[in-house]
Amino acid sequence: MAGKPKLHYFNGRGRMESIRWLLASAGVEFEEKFIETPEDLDKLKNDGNLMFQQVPMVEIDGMKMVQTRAILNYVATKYNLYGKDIKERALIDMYTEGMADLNEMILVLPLCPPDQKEAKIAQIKEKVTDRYLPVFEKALRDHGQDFLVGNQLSWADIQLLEVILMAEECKPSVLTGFPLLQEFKARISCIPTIHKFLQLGSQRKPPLDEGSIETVKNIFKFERG
Ligand code: GTS
Repeated sequence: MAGKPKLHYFNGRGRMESIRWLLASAGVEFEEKFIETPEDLDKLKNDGNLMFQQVPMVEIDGMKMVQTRAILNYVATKYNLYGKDIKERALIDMYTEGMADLNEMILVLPLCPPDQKEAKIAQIKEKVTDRYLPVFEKALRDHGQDFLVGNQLSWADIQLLEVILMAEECKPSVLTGFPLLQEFKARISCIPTIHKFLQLGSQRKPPLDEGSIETVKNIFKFERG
């Protein structure tokens, strides 16, 4: 029997967080090997473990998978969270790509220079309430089901909950005016595997704090704007 998937990344959200969410929601236990220093990353690279010299990397089913979207696709397919046919899958792709754009904007916020932070937060709040949440509120209204696609849980629902919770960290009242999304959040949060992941002490990661930001910058040697 295959062992638990092993996740290689730093001890923070970044690109790996959606993978953690998806695995946890599917009820899959996983191990994490944290990259803590530039030398840890160099070792992974020098040992030939990273196809493009980048993480996230996930050891799963005998593969060393890289590229976030490829990993998410694989996990979603394997655990039946990717719709029942090609059209449902297309819809899930559209929703999750939109959410990934939003996710990316929020994730890089802690790494943004202090003098640009306020403007970025304002931009995120506007995009969340004017561009993204209306799409999902309407989708739930038009569709009339408990889930975004089909009538069963998919990767799109899981990623939407992740994004809602992150957006609420920027603006706690973000769901005001979106009644179906408020119900959606409550409903999806009660799914046992997800409920468990939302508890303190799970492998879900908090927003980056100042210390972790410096660690990440040191490992990847970058400044993100
Ligand atoms: N398209 C890739 C993916 O989605 O997985 C991009 C991966 C990527 O840029 N990873 C960064 C990295 O490994 C780390 S982070 O941006 O996710 O924090 N950088 C090291 C390098 O040498 O490029």
